[in-house]
Amino acid sequence: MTARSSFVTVANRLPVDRRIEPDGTSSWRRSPGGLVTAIAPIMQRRHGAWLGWHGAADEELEPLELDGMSLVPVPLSSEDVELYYEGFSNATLWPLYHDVVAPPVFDRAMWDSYKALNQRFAEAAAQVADENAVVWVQDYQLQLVPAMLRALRPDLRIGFFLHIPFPPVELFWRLPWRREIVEGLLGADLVGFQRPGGASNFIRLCRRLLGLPYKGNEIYVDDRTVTAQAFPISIDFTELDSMVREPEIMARAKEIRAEIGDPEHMLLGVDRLDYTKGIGQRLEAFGELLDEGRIQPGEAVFVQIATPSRERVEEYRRLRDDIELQVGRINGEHGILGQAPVQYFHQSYDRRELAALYLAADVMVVTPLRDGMNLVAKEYVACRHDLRGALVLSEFAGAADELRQSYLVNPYDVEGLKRQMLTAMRATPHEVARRMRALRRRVSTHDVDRWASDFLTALES
Ligand code: ADQ
Repeated sequence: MTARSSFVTVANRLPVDRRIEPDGTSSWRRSPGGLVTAIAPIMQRRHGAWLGWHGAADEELEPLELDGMSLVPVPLSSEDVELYYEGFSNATLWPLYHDVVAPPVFDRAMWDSYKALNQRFAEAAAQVADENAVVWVQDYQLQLVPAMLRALRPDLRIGFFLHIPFPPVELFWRLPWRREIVEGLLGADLVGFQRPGGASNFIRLCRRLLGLPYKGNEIYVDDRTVTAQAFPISIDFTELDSMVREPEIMARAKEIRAEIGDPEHMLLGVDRLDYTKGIGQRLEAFGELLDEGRIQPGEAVFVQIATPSRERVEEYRRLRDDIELQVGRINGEHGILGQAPVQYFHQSYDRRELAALYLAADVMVVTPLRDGMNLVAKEYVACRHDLRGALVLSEFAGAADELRQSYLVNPYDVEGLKRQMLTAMRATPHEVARRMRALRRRVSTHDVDRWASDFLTALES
């Protein structure tokens, strides 16, 4: 039996990665990432507990202590992974919430599993939470947890944060289980979104679907008030800003440029390999600039890092094939011996190598078709204390609300994309610095600590 906690985080995943030692034994290591960095200090102060899956199916683990947090594993069988995680979460909700850029699957067995797993998470949280504790539920995999948890434990203060976009009413309406999802979320006292648009979509939906009265961002449910509000997530600015000032990282950035043949312009894309990220659109634009002779091979190199993601889902396998075909075509047509205009890597990188890549790139190209926030854009900004580096950013990323001084693009408009990529490449150092200074002012004052404390202050007030 785990000791009870006054602050509980519930997320699909625990913030740990398993590390296999050379002698074959395994241990757990805190995974990198903004969410855990932001929440860890709060957890340490309040004897917090974090509930989530540890990432391996069909394995039961005992709770463990790590960096002053208790981690409580919620087990998933392979069937749960297939139906709840890869199925309803990633084949139904993910495409539906991202403007249907891929067709969502509506499958009753997946839904049943989603419900059952949300119940499992809610019961685990009810066990761990102390009297009147604060419970913070994260993301689209767990939207039923707030109401399920409230039914078990009406004494708790419950917050929910959605990391991905919340779609317009017309799109959400297609979901056969729309009512259950909205009622699930309404179990929270505070429902947080990345953008104000997400919060207003949700409020409109509560009115249309359930006929609930509301005023401003408050929705009235029976005798309770539920607040729906935007809290744009961010990054640990200080960590990256100081990392890129280390001589080792600066040297590595120089080395990266040399390794790709010291082109005049290095363009960079860093994404999970996901169809929402617009990787194909940006490669198409770059390929056409080469086709039309508006950039010369050798003049510019596009480095595309694509982290392997959800590889068992059909849609993702197809995407990987498409991207790799596209890269092969561009390099086949425009490459010269020893030099490929697109350097593509289907690999994960550690934070330090990623920081060096950001520091090396002249133009960061972030072109999602839809994205809750997009932390890559903010990470790039945090790495450019030298005020060099231009950010090309999709209007459809949540980050576009804040990063107004980037080179904004509509990723569906290939001509516009080509134009902005060229403008960013050819901008004067003075213009690039002017924009970057403004971007850095924003990200440094709105970091991930501020995000977490704004949310928790609103939840507890
Ligand atoms: P993601 O869709 O995963 O997150 P993003 O916000 O860009 O997208 O975060 C990706 C993270 O993974 C970044 O921190 C990045 O540095 C890292 N990363 C990417 N490629 C990598 C690689 N090859 N190696 C190592 N690390 C890599 C979801 C939502 C977003 C929202 C975040 C946080 O889809 O919209 O911003 O959650 O709320």
